[in-house]
Amino acid sequence: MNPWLLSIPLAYLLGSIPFGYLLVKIFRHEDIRATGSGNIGATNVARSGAKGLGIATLLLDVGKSFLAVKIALHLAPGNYDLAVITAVAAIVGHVFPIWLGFRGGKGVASALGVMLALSLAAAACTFGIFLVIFLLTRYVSLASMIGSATFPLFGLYFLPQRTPLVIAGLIFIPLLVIVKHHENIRRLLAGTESRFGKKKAVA
Ligand code: NKO
Repeated sequence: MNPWLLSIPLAYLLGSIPFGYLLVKIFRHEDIRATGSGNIGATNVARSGAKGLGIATLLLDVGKSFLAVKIALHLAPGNYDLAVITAVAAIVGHVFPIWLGFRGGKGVASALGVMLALSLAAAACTFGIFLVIFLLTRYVSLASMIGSATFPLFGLYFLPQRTPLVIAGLIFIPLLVIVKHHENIRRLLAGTESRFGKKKAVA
């Protein structure tokens, strides 16, 4: 079977599993979309008070997209056109899951998963940038946006192929992540974005 026909739909389906939503539904009988930022990502799950579920969400969201890209690289070793487009499909699945009316997460943990599968070195560099911004500001959203924006640079440096498709895919990923953070951008500019680990002051 053509690896493209298998890898891409499979990546979308894996990416579309909304682990944050499912874990909170199963273990807390709540809808994560009704609390905090309303996002289904690990940050909002942790923010809702479920630290353990937040960590589980992070690991599962990273794992599902990591697996999707590893499958592509297994079916077509060394084909980075396919690997990068599969990476995009996994993130698109997370951000636009059919199961939640195409309203999913912001693609940060799923982007980390595909980066780890594409290039450990590029993922480590991107994570380093994320960590610096996060430790300086305590804004997960800002660190995610700046981190993801640097990923194409590290990706182009470390990936063995720089075809037009690879370049387009690497640039598309942070654009999607940043666009999905539009509400966070508004809150950051207004000074109302919540910092990780800090309770909101009671007005
Ligand atoms: O609820 O809108 P919110 O404040 O939650 O959430 C904003 C946040 C959404 O993303 C997540 C995913 C979990 C992030 C935990 C970060 C763990 C380390 C990730 C390293 C990322 C590497 C660079 C980012 C690449 C896209 O933003």
